[in-house]
Amino acid sequence: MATENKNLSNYDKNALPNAKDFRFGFVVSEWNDDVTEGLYKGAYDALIDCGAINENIVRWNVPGSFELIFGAKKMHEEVHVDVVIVIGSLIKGETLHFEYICEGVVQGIKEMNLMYQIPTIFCVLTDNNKQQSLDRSGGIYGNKGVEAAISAIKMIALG
Ligand code: RBF
Repeated sequence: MATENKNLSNYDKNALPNAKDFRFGFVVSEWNDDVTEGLYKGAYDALIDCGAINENIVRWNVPGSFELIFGAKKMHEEVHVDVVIVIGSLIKGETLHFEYICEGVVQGIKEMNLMYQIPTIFCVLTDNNKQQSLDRSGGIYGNKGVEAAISAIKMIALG
């Protein structure tokens, strides 16, 4: 994976708009929660570092990555946020479920980006094993949650 050669979690907050007035909605999958909690922490801390305030950050949990689709749709329709960020961790097992769920989640989130005026940011790790996921959720290859947070701020600023 490309991330092995680079830690992408560094950012220049002075080059970003201040996030103090932005409202963020997270939908977080509980499956592989050691990974998804690391991703959430990376994203949350980056948002606060960029000026966001805790009261403007909503978090919902869902059981697994497949439920991110329904959770994000519901958040778009019921909560006044400027961006929705979905967080999940899919780890390849012995079955074809991995491919099916990955495909379903990617397509579901893609459709939401076409359906709604508010962007949906994709922070779902799809790895071969748990170690690869831990390495990218606050480990040696940085934290994809940080990158999702920065993407969210940039997409809100797009208008
Ligand atoms: N959800 C995840 O978020 N990550 C996984 O790695 C994952 N693996 C699964 C493997 C199998 C065989 C099944 C049946 C489900 C898995 N799920 C996983 C749960 C899935 O996202 C969803 O919560 C359930 O299928 C219930 O709709």
